[in-house]
Amino acid sequence: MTAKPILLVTRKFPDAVLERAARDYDARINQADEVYGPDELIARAAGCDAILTCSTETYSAEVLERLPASVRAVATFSVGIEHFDIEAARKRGLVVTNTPDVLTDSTADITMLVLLGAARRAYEGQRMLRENQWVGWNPNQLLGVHVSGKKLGILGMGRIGRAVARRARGFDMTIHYHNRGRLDPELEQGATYHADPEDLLGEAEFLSINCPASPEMHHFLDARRIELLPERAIVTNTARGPLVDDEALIAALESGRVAAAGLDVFEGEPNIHPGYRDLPNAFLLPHMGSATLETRNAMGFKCLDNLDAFFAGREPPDRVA
Ligand code: 8YV
Repeated sequence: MTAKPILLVTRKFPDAVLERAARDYDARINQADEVYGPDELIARAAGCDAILTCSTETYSAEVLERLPASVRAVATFSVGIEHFDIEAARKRGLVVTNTPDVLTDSTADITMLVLLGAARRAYEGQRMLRENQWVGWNPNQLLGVHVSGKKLGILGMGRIGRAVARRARGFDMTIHYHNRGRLDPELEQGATYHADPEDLLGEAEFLSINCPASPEMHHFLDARRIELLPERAIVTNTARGPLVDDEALIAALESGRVAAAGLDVFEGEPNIHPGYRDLPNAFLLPHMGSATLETRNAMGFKCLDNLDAFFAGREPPDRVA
């Protein structure tokens, strides 16, 4: 019997994922679930054949250079791959895989949650009840922004953006979008394409950010671009925090230029900009887009499918490097 490959598992992933990892690999599981910094990651990877990781660990060019030569594949429990220097991974001959598709629905669901939560002032309503401040119904209480019939501008019409569009059509919203390339009509489903993302902003009574956090898109939504949005627009971000300039969005929420924001992701997570904490018109969640047991299991199984393929000498289906 040949020895099982040695797999470093950097976080305490859901039980079913850990069980399968322990069944098929000589798995070294981070049971304490403490985030490994670069030095600890490199030390723990000594003698390992592969790593099952996620976006809490960073694989910069420097880390990749120091990663033990025994490590030949890294499967990340995420669709986002901005925690990797993909070019450096390629140069090192490291195989890297991610988890597309399986978190599309749960992330699109959370987008609708923060969109509705922001527009309909759900945080303020919750707070009123929990702090025992509700003195009774009144006709002008917590009047929000109407959703039905509004224009939704989707920045990034990949799998998640399109799943948001499908859900938003159920709320009678009209879909506008920007994407690096225009979609085929069967994927576009009647949505209006804007080749220039700034043109999209002009239409976006609601803006949903669903694009990857590429370096060119860093702080895309800044003070100047916020001014392109319709007055009292609603902004949602369920993609990545650095796509938004927090100072600019907080100022716009304070002034009312932006009526409300629904945010699941933040620059510098988990240390979010403190300015958000006291804003009643910010509906905030702690990066929960993929947080259903079904989704997290599926993400873990996808990582293991990719590693299984790699060790069987097949091309991993979700290879990104
Ligand atoms: C993950 C995510 O939970 O998959 C992604 O890119 O943003 C999240 O859904 C997180 O990144 C864990 O690695």
